[in-house]
Amino acid sequence: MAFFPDVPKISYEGPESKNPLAFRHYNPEEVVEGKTMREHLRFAVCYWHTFRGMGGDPFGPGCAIRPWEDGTDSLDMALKRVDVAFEFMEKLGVPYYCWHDRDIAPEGANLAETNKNLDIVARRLKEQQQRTGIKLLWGTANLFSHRRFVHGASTSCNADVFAYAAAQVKKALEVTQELGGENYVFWGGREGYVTWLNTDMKRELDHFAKFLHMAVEYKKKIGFTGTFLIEPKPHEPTSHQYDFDCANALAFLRGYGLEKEFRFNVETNHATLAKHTMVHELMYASIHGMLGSIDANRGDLLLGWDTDQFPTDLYLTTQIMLIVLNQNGLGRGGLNFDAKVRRESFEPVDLFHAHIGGMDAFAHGLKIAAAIRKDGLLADFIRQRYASWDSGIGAQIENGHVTFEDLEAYILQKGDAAPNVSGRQEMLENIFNRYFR
Ligand code: XUL
Ligand code: CO
Repeated sequence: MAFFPDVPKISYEGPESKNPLAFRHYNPEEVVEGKTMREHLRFAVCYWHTFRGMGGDPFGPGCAIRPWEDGTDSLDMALKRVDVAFEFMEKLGVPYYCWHDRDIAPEGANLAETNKNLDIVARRLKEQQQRTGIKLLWGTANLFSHRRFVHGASTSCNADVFAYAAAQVKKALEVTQELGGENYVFWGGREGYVTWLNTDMKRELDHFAKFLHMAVEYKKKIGFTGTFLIEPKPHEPTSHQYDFDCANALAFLRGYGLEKEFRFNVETNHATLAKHTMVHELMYASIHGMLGSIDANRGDLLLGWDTDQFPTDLYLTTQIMLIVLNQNGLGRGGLNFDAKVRRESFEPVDLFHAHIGGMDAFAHGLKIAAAIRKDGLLADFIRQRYASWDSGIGAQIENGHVTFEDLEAYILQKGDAAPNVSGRQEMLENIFNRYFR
């Protein structure tokens, strides 16, 4: 059965191609810095936006044309949707996908029935994974859509909801393991609060940490070898999400002795909602050895919410790939398109255009980042800028034990600090621009 009859297998045609259904830069076999593009980029399609999103917004319902959908959330529809998803991903040539448990299978009348639904759909997913070779980058649990999670999941005031969430994550972890998932993601959903008037913050944070400790314990018990990833986000849906950004989440993990068990899944639109750039968040995670995976998307500078648009900005993708190359890759992580087509782009083929554009932007960015690294000009500049720390008093401060008294004596003897040198921001921006031809 062909759900996308008019779309051929997408292939690489090179930068000169004018075919909108072809890659101009993503050539999976092309080797960059000793690794193929497929290995560097590890693209994933997300199930929620791509196969469950219908384009609804606060002002109107979904209006996407998805001829295969029957308007229900039945088990039969869920199974059919698996076939749609794998036809799409096969045609796109993407090596990974990601899901929330409730994206792939419907809730039943109770948890036992819901788990049974999940097992049935997981069986079909496994068959399709085996048929196509497409793998699961990560699984996660949706602990935010159902009304039982109105006050949060592990941070809910209702202890039964904590228990329900634990049972749900236990099952989602098992299914992720069964499908060979390489990571498991914890995005805070409704873990946060809206008003202090009804919130015991200390208790909620303690519960959140307890929940994560239990997840780690269960992970070890069942021998799940994937990486646990926390996905920070500052606001939305709550006013104060508990995993605000990478720095905040790292402090939380360290405070509760969890930092060795987790890494971060950093998302562009979450970084910008936190009034950071994606570069800032990635660098912060990377220098702490915490950058595990990326949710690749972008926001809209004019809108203050999570628009989850497909990334097409070469400046952005180049910067991201520079950081990824600088830390020698994402390991078991990847680039997951946590992105949705605009409501106005309502035809099935738009799903292809969106992913092709995102994949090409990252492949192009990867090539530019490799060229920047090869030249080494920008890295040299930074090295040079800190040269005063490589010898003399700088090296003594960094490596030895130097006191305030020593430093006072040093400066008293010198009379004043050595003069500063220009930061050369404009020159550096011009150099950066040279690589975009
Ligand atoms: C929400 C978000 C989620 C996570 C997975 O903003 O990014 O889709 O990626 O729960
Ligand atoms: Co995300």
